[in-house]
Amino acid sequence: MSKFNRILLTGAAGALGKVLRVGLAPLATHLRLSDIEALGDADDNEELVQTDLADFDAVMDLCKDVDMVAHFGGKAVEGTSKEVFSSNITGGYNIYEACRRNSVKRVVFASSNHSIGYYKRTERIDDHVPHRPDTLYGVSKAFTEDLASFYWDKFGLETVSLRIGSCFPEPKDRRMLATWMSHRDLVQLVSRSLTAPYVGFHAVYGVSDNSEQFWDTSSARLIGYKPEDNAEVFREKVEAASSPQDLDDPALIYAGGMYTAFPHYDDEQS
Ligand code: 15L
Repeated sequence: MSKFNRILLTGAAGALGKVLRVGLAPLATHLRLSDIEALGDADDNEELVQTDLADFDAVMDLCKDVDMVAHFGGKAVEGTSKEVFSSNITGGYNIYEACRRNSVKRVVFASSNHSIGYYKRTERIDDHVPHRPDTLYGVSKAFTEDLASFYWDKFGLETVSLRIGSCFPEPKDRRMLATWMSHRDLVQLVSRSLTAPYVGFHAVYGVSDNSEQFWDTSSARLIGYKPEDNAEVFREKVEAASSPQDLDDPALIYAGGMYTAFPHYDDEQS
């Protein structure tokens, strides 16, 4: 039986959105799907709405008659300040404000490990450490986590912020042996975040049960997350495909990996 009447999933045409479009379907009678890109044909329980999250009026309509929101929309990698701020900061604000005005109970926010990417791999941090973003993209995720904290303290709108590691079918490099989350574990983590009876404002690390870990994942277990996958099964394949490591490379020192070595993308434009 569906738990909710209507869940809104933003970013439904993105890589993780496509996984959640299928994975969250059993949870709601109506799954409202939005993206700036086309969403294909609607299944029986689906409502498709092509939306630019930077358009507040459109986002207000999107959040009407919705029980909970899984917010996966916006830019998912580093970009210019204009791109990142419009889709992630303005877009994030529009989602939170539209949820407040429409009395939505909870947002499950796709944050990122890049909000804390400048912590060293040797530090085992929990979800209470101050943000140390490694990119403008990471800054935008840190901003929306703070926005979520504000909307909880002032207005009682609940959030689970998922600091997602590397969510791909398989880990692609050595770093991802620690940061990987399988698609199956993603669906479980988002489902638990939606169905846990009470979450308040809660940040969790989104990774599988990897033998190698950079982060303390106990707060995800508090909402019932029990990951089923472990990147270790891919170690041999990953090691065989990797080149020898330069231990002075910042990408190897910090948890954010190569994001810490990216230039400022506005420089690249000029
Ligand atoms: C992210 O936040 C990105 O969306 C994804 O493409 C990966 O780069 C991931 O982080 C990662 O850190 O591996």
